Amino acid sequence: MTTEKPLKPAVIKELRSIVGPPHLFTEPEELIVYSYDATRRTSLPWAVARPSTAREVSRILLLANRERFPVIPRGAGTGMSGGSVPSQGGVVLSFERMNRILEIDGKDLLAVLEPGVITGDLQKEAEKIGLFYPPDPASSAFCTIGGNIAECAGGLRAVKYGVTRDYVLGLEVVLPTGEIIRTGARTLKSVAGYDLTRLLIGSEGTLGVVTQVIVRLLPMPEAVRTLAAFFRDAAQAVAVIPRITAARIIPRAVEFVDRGALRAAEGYLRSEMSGGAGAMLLIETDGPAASADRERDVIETLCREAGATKIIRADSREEQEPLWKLRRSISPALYALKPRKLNEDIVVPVSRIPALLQEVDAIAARSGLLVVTFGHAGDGNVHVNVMHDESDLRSAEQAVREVFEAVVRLQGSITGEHGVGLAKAAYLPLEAGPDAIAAMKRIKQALDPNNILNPGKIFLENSQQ
Ligand code: 2HG
Ligand code: ZN
Repeated sequence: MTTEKPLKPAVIKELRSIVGPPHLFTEPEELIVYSYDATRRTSLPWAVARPSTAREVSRILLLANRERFPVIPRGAGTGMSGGSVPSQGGVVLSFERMNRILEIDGKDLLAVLEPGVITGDLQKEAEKIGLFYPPDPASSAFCTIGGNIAECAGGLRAVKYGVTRDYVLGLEVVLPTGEIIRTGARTLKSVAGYDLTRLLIGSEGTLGVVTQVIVRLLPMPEAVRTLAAFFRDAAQAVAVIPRITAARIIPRAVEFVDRGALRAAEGYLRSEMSGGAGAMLLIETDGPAASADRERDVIETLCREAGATKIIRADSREEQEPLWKLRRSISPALYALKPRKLNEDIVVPVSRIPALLQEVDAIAARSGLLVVTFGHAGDGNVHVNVMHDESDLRSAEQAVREVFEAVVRLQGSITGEHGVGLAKAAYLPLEAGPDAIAAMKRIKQALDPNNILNPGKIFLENSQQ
């Protein structure tokens, strides 16, 4: 849909009456706040509505179909692929008022949430009764559950515990045509009909608007043990990862940080802990204390054998926190190196990470650009950040295309946790065949015949793709 007309006054009036006057924004200084995400792409919406119920969302979507304007669901705007950017204008649906934890059920080990709940708040509330919500995006202090569902967020603990889709039992969803449906169940099992829950998770706000979520919780592991190991270079660090697998250990986190990312984060936090090392592994084990200790000890030995120059062990929250702060700050810290970055979230089979890093090094050398790598190496998901100035954009884009081509050759995926959004729409055909893309588009067409919901995302519009 390519309507460029701003909304008619009568439509604004109707929107205002649906959400209530204080919750409809139309002034430029209000709209700008909802115009961008963490990719720093910007496009102003025509209006922002802050609904408080599924019924209000449904009425807005019915109106959007009648008047043919785009609707863009938005959590906290921390997305990394432009998913919540209103690239064709339209009405942003912001979930900051639907931010209640409705229930934490310690008997059935689940929580019922509104989509605007901050992921870190859910983690903290669950912990108060000894429960654990494992998905942990690096932005957990700011991002929302609704956004995590839209992108199927992964994060720091996916290596052992999986990603958002592994914890969502059921959803309440408003379909693009306004019907309010429930998917899944309040149970661990349900095979009643198609798995609409999984279809919706990772659909990047294009197939439905999530208005309620049932997530599964686990018992809090008894102990968590952390190890930071510093190495001369990246190759030495990543060589440890297959040895951990060979020792039949699955840590809950295996994060890799290269020299550039380490320096940027240390500079940003004004704290030096790497001793000038060329790479870091940040590894965490959990479970009963004796087993978490034993696994950490085995991993420490493997790191020393591989040539680690320095090891930091952290057993308490107070000791662990600065290490995770360093890791979580990398993404924003990189802007100190260059004004712009193309940050990717490619994923390859874990055993192929050394091959991937070699390919990335060669691409970086050919491009002449600074390329920084870090991320969730334990599950094969590496963030490749091509740092550049505005004048280098073309070389940066060429480098990204070459990285994606290498990933596909290595039988990986061009996006492990950030989604396709606007940023990767042109590259989707590298990975998904034409028939698969056509099937995806038929699903979109069936659920959203007027292309109301988050148009322009995932697929290149007006193309033969
Ligand atoms: C992380 O793991 C995020 O820190 C952001 O997914 C990654 O900025 C990035 O490349
Ligand atoms: Zn990440």
